[in-house]
Amino acid sequence: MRSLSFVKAGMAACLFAAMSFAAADASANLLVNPGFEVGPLVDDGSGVGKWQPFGGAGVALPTLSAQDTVMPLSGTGHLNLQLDNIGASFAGTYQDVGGLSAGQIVTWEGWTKDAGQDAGGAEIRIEWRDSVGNTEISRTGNLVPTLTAGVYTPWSLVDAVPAGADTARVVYAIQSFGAGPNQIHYVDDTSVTVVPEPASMALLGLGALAMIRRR
Ligand SMILES: [Ca+2]
Repeated sequence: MRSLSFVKAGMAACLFAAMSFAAADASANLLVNPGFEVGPLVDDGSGVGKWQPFGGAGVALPTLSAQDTVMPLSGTGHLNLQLDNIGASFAGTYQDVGGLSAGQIVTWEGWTKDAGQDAGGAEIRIEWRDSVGNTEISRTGNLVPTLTAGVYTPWSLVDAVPAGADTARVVYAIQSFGAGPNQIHYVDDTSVTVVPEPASMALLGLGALAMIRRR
């Protein structure tokens, strides 16, 4: 029987290994064109490997631009979402991130600069989809970030992949159903990161502990 301190050291090593694994895994940004540097956005109905723009009737589809020398947050471009005095409508974009499994924790985050006259119309969400059946399983509620006018502000949405879903459709939209009709949002430096489900993390730690005890 090994000493208690040895076991404790082993457990600490396991925890460290599990945390390191999670940190390394979570660092990979799964989005394509996350900083909106490559354009224009193509409206072909697909969000696989690209940003798919969408909008209500009469609304200009989102574009990529560099409207202000202070912006974008990084690089030479950012997403440009505008509702130009159009009430009861919407504009946005989405991208599909596939290859996920139930229980994984997904974080969808980025930065927004509110450059319009009206605030409070953002809708940030994840629509969980089954890519085989091409159906939506469920969706998160809408995150409505509190933005500071004229300043890039970070936002973050975290949720677990539900059973039956393998794809996260990450959506950023603005709408004038519940907010004013003059909205301009510049969005930049977005990311989607994934950490293993807690069960896998626990198994990883137990496996490492068993190996140490066996020595
Ligand atoms: Ca950028």
